[in-house]
Amino acid sequence: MSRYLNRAFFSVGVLGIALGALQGCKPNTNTTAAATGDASKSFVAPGKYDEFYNVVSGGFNGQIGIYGIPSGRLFRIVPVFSQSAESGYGFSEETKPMLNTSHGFVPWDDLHHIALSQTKGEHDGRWAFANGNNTPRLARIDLNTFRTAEILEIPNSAGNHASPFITENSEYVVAATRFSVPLDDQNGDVPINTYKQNFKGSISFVAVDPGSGKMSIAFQIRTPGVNFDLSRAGKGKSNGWFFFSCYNSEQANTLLEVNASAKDKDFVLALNWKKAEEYVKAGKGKKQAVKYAHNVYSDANHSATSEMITEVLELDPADCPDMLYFIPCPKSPHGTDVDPTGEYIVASGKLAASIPVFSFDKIQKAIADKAFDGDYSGIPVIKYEAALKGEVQKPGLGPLHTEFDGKGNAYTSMFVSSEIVKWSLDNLQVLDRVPTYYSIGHLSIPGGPTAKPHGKYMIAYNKITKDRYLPTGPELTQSAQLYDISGEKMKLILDFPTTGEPHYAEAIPAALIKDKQVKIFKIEENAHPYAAKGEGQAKVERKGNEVHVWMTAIRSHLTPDNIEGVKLGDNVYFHVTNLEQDWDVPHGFAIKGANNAEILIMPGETQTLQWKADRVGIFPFYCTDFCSALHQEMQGYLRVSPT
Ligand code: CUK
Ligand code: CUA
Repeated sequence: MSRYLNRAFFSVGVLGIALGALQGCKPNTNTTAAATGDASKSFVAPGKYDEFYNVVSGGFNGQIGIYGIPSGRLFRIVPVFSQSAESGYGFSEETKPMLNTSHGFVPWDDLHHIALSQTKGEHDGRWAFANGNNTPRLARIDLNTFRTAEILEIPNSAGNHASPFITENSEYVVAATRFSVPLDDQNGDVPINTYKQNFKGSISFVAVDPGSGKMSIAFQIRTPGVNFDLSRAGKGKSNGWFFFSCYNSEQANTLLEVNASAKDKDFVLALNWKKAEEYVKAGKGKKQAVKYAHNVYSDANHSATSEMITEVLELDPADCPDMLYFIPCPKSPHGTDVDPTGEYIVASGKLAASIPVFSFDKIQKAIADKAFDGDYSGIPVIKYEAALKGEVQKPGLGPLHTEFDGKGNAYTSMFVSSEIVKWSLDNLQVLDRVPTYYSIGHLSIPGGPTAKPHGKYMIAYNKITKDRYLPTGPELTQSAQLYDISGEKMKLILDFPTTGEPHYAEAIPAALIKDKQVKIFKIEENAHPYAAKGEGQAKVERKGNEVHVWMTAIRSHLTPDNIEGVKLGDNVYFHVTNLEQDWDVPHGFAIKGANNAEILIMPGETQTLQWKADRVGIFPFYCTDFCSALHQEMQGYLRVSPT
């Protein structure tokens, strides 16, 4: 969601929604009136560890930030969909294939959501999944190395926003398209105003291999041309189902800020994925020709490979009864969240004055009783009241996302009124509210989307920063806030800046991850074809106009350090192997006039920097990472001679 959404709300206000009073984004309460708590609760003493790792989406920077909670300290930026000049990700020859797509090399994306792998509804600390919105992709990050291990492109999609949401045993992550597109031919040259005839939605079920974590598209479901926004898997009693929020049930293709809000209600789509699996087994799927990239990084080869896949199995709801149901949901639903028991589905209509809470049991009963209100594009529409447990009345303005503390309470972010509202899942009464600074998007409670939330803290990810930090010109830092939710009242205890525009984040207990970290790569297991496993294996080899340098790095020497015989116009490949076998001794490599970036090589690893000899002369190269007292001496020269 963009920080300009306020504007959209105001123009909708013209349509009669009374938001005109909200000319600013600041909550009515001023800072001093905010329920500020004991700031020392966020204090982590020097040398001490945080309680949680926080895996935070980087939004339009295409990366993930790893922070500590409760301190808010930033530990690492993990490049996912964007190149990183700091580590060479997407610049090194080994990692470039990670960013391959059917559109070619796409070194940027817009990353909104995180899904941590689960076993029996609880975090298991194995992988983090993330979506690429723009050129639809899904990534898997290995939490033992905090590196992007895999990227899978999603065909028949545009704006992979309702993604990645995960089932309670990590069988699937889903990827549902935000933009409907002409599915029969992705490049379909059809008039845009034939939207209603030609444009469709699609939901991909991406299977996760339980051992390796590898992703593959098991099947896709074609849907009517609504816009899928967000989703959650059922859990416990509702395991086997997914719930998606959809807007634009009007199927407008222009002026969506008006036309997609014309109806009083949009939908939540309830999808029975166990049923879908049965249809796939029964051979109901049809193979469709498509083209999408699947990129996998190997820790043994220290390299990625990219493969193009050419078909996908598609289920058409017309052939698959009892698989999909629409549930009406007030005005432009955004988040749809499932409580820890799996019974309650909370959907937030951005333009609605209440929050509907649906009951899984009632939905099942409504289906059994056929309590339908006709259909939408052939899919039964369950009667609103038949699915509804009740509505949270007057929660605030602009409800977006809901998280749970596992103690029967729900917390909903209110974008327009810039606050978090705590309410009871039992009686739907509002219990407490706190301002956020300003205009919160997502919120997150450690373990909040699982069957066993850890409670204790809540983090707000705000869309607008304004005056919260020392100003830095027109562009300000992004802003998160930490709340103590251990008591009855929510209390603000820390502001911390973040990179990119954070959307969703998930925090996980440090104990599930910290002792499993890979500290070095064993040099004897290095299967990179250009690995030099000792200084004796270092060499320079010419292949046509390519020069391959098998280089080693160890404190405090690069071998070879004098390279001659390179001719003008040659393409030089520096394959640098870090011979160290100690934790936290990376070496870097850069050369003058680099047309890529630097590379940063972890102990036991080989990485390759390509460099073009574009002029005659002497070119210094050096280690970029201060690695020893003699780090500055870790340098050398390359000579380029005329052809
Ligand atoms: S969306 Cu960002 S505030 Cu893309 Cu998850 Cu709701
Ligand atoms: Cu190696 Cu500095």
